[in-house]
Amino acid sequence: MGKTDICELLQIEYPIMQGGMAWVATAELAAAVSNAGALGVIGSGQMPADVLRSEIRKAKLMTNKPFGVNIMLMSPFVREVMQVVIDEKVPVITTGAGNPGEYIPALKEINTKVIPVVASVALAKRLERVGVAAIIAEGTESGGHVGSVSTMALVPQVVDAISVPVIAAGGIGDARGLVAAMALGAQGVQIGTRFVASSECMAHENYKQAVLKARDRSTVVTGLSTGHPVRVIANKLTRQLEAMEHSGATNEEFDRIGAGKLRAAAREGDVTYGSVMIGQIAGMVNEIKPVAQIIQDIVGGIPQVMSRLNTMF
Ligand code: TUI
Repeated sequence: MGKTDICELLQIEYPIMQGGMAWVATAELAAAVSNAGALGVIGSGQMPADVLRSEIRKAKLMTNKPFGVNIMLMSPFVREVMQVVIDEKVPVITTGAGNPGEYIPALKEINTKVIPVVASVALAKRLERVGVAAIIAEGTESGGHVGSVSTMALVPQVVDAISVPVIAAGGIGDARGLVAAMALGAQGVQIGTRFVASSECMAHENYKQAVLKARDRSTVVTGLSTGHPVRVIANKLTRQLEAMEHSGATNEEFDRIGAGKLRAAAREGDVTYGSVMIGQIAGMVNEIKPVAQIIQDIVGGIPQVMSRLNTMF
């Protein structure tokens, strides 16, 4: 496929970024994605700063290509983690679950590209003004912490509202999704769920198998009433959380039950009482493949999608 502004900006071959999934996107996954010509991203989640530093150093040993770090803005270690990405001169950071505005001047100073994930037009506009390199517009189809607008509706509205490049995320897992996102005006895509089912992903085997088993309606969004919506595979944990939401539990009670559950699922393989954060495309992910194969399948599938469209218009 041809290059887009995003390829130029990030110094990559294909306009594909990997989602920065906490406990799932380790140095191994990020390096494999970067080596295959896309942008790998280490998910720092709630990692302490020293753990992130060693993960970045591990990735540097595994690839000579650029890679990024995702910073989860609700992390208690966010300030120290920002300092680590500055010290290590990470060329790209993506952010999630908040507004990264206050950190942008320091990152711009060392020429690190800041690409925030947003779920609304309002935040996209605010962040454009403080000097971000691009914006990831993430629809509610995504796994993990989500907004309420679908990718199909969000991406063209963000594209119309700002002039920096837009990367589409949420519900994209193959060539059809990539072409559709580009048709909506995106310059690139961010893919998470499809990369969970890869050979290089270090998530627990049970977590990967849960993705393969999932169907179109296997995920639910918990925490809508507490202002902390998270898309996960429905299981005993989500049923407990739903019951708590109905009985009017406080945010503190809700957070106490949810704490540590992503780690339990992704690292210990507890997919019954753990939090299996995954997007709605899990229903079409049926096979674990090497990262390079996943990327080649996506890129290699584009001509067929385009020729089908060309017969229609
Ligand atoms: O951040 C994500 N997805 C995530 S983060 C995560 S880690 C986690 N662990 C335990 C509990 C909860 C999360 C798992 N998945 N995606 C990017 C994203 N950011 N989606 C939506 C947003 C977002 C939402 C509200 C960004 C900003 C925002 O409001 C900020 C503001 O000031 O308006």
